[in-house]
Amino acid sequence: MTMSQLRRPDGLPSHLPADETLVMGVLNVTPDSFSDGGQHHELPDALAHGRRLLTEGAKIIDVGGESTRPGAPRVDEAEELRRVIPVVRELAAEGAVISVDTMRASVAAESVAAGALIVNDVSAGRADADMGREAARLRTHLGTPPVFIAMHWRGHSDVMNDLAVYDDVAAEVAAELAERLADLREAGVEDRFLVADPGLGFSKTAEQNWAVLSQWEQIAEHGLPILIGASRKRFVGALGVDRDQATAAISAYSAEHGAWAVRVHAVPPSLAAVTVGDRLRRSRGR
Ligand code: PMM
Repeated sequence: MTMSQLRRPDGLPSHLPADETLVMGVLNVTPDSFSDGGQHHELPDALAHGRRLLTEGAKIIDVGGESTRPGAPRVDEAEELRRVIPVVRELAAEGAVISVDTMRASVAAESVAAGALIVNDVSAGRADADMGREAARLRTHLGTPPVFIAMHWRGHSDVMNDLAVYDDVAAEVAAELAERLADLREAGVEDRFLVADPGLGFSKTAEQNWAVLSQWEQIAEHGLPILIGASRKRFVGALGVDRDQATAAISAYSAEHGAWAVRVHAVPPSLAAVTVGDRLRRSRGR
């Protein structure tokens, strides 16, 4: 692989651009999401918002039915399915590349059956012992296993802020993520379907998030495609400037460093940002 090629997973349609950092649009179907005020709770609103993200240039829509906001309670499985599956089914039928943001193997399986191509598990298989095996066993409508996004995570939302204790945060995040990736491989998930994510904002203080982000060589240590999710997080808001513009600046940085995708709420500023980052990266030959 030459350095100017992005690492990207198998299992996605060939029409997705190969040498661009993709913008993944966030579609939270939750009444309690801190990021969108919960206005996309109802199906028609959720579909309209998903279509708008696509029109704006999102290449993937990440559909989630459970808030991971610090302190958020868990939703039960039936409610998560009720929120997520109709949205996945409809947007996938319209041709969208759908990712399902879930920690439950059952929700992952139902979502793949409804047309999702990507399973985005913020717990990287830790929250549900069946997740790894299920991800390896599932087949999408393209005939392959789904892409599996494995994020660095230390615990559920009710305790995650208490777990933000590190000696060397970037090195520990990389090492813990490497353990999760090893578990997933052991469960049968192949490397070519794996994406890794350092989990900004999950059991990390603002200072720790910046430390992780600044040490890209640690983020990229595993050699897998990388997803960065900084959008509208507290450490971004704490900068005191517009959260979506600040998110876009992180998107430019991520693209310049060769991230496979950025997960964002506001697509247009991050689309412009990754376009610049990609251009710089290609020019530099990274
Ligand atoms: N962040 C949130 C939810 N899901 N998934 C991945 N892979 N990476 C993230 O950083 C991530 C995620 C929380 O953000 P939201 O509540 O604004 O959607």
